[in-house]
Amino acid sequence: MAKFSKDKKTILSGIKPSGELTLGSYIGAIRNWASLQSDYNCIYCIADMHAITVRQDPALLRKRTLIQLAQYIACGIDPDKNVLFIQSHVPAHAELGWVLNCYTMVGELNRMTQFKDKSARHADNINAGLYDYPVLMAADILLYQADLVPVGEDQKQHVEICRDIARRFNGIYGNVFTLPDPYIPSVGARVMSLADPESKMSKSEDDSGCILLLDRPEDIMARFKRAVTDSETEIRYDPVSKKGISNLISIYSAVTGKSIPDVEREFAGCGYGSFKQTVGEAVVELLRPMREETERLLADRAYLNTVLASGADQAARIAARTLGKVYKKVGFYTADK
Ligand code: ATP
Ligand code: LTN
Repeated sequence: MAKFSKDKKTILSGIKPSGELTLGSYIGAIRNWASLQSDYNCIYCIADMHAITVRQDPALLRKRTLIQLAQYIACGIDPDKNVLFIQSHVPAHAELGWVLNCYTMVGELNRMTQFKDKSARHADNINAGLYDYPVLMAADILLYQADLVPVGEDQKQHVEICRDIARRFNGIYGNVFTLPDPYIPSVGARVMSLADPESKMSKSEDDSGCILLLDRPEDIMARFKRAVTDSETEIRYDPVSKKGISNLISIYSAVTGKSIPDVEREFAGCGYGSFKQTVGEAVVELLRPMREETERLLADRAYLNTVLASGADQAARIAARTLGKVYKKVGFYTADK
């Protein structure tokens, strides 16, 4: 069980098990989770309640949930240092979500770009959950009094609305919630699709341009070889007019830790073909140990279930403190003991 210190700040983040984790979610979010685990009290959920805002196959959702847990651990998130749990195992998320709905304005939700994108993509299922998604996410964050929320750039707007909701609630009832800050990486905050560098690499929307953490080396290499670039020959970082090459430079920089100018220097005069090959190989080597460790962990379901039980228990205890305070503040009656 993770031991939390009163002197450390708190981190909360989560990912929906709506598909398999991608290189984008690793570089944009999970990599930071692993690097922050010694300096913060860290709580990470598998956001299955968020996943059903888009229709899911139930058997597949169950399977992906467990795979995602194994992947968190395989990416270096140590269950002895971090609280790992499934969102639906802690009912306080839904309970606080309801209360926060009453402190969120429809006008605020109308501005959310993820809602606009997803409702355009899933026009046959524009459900209330999809619209209300940011409020549940605010509940996830505020229940744990998180100081920091490590996410990719696409989630920044959701952390901002969470702050607005918390600020409004605190304005009425006093200091109930900690105001969280987003923690977004300087390189790789928005990894683009290899097939369409105009759009974000995404686990549920895009096949050919997406690298999954469990992909086989030969598939990864094939996708990098086919990566869309431009008709020039120069390996130069210019995310406006050279989106494809800039995306590959960012990926290589994020994976190797080399700065973008260093990457440009290293590949000056080199052809696109051999650059793609080198970036692909770096990604294959990054992912190989994670894939092997995920497979090993998935064979030990009993262990994964123990991690989940202890994570849910610890999360529920922290969440209950905040929820109790909120219920009292808003005036819900509790019987005398
Ligand atoms: P979906 O397609 O189901 O909406 P997704 O692939 O966009 O999912 P999320 O579950 O929304 O992934 O994201 C998980 C975390 O990884 C979030 O913090 C998100 O900001 C980050 N992330 C996802 N994709 C990328 C990306 N391409 N580049 C950088 N960060 C990303
Ligand atoms: N919306 C996030 C997933 C998510 C999340 C959270 C992230 C659900 N709850 C709480 C940070 C904090 C996404 O990645 N699409």
